[in-house]
Amino acid sequence: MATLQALIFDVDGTLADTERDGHRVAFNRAFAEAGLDWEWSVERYGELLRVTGGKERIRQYLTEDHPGVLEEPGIDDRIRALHEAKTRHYVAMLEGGAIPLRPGVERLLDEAAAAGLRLAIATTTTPANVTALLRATLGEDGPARFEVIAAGDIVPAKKPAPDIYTHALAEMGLTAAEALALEDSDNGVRSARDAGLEVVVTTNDYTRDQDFSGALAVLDGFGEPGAPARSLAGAELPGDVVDVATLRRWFDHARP
Ligand code: XBP
Ligand code: MG
Repeated sequence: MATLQALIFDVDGTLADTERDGHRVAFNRAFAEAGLDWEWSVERYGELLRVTGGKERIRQYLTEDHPGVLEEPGIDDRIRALHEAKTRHYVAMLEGGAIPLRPGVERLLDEAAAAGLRLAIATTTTPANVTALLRATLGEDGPARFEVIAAGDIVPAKKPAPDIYTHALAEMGLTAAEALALEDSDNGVRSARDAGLEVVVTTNDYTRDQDFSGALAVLDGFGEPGAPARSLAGAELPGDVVDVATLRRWFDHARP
């Protein structure tokens, strides 16, 4: 029986609640900077989040709201340039301390490392965003806590395709039977499951009503002492917080 060797974390919505007050705001700043009257409200952004990838999300928005713009020459370059500007604004927000880690994340990372579990990241977001978030929240050595950071355009297909998880596993020299994914969205669960991984979900405002079929457990967070997490579906949380012992128990139970 394979034993749990590694935890593979999603970033947006899992390590930190980045979408509403981070990425969305950065997109709007990039649009304003380019003199565009495009503005993504909290609700509109929630709809657009079903498409993973920032460039892909701009294209989806144009398809739905400004189809004529997609016919203009050089539109691919314009989308790329807008997305680069968005990344610049987003990274500046992170460096300014705008986005903290979700409650319980740093505790779980510390516990996992102390327990000898290997740590990796599998995310759709741009690599510079991951580095900036980890440095801003965990210090200069934050990124080094993760053996592998698989992010962005490094794979041909984004979540819900399994590519980014398959890539992270290959980089670690592990099989899916030796790792557990931590996710927040239905696209992420499908990506991890299709890569053969077991997955635990922590929901957020944008994802709590999504379909997490196939997840081992669905919770509203990792929890902290004094601020307990709540089980929403799947395996019940025995205590107040998601800890390594609980993840190991759920993992072993799923893979008899
Ligand atoms: C979520 C995504 C990303 C971000 C925006 O990533 O879909 O596209 O919303 O980041 P995750 P970029 O897999 O971590 O949940 O603009 O850099 O794509
Ligand atoms: Mg996510």
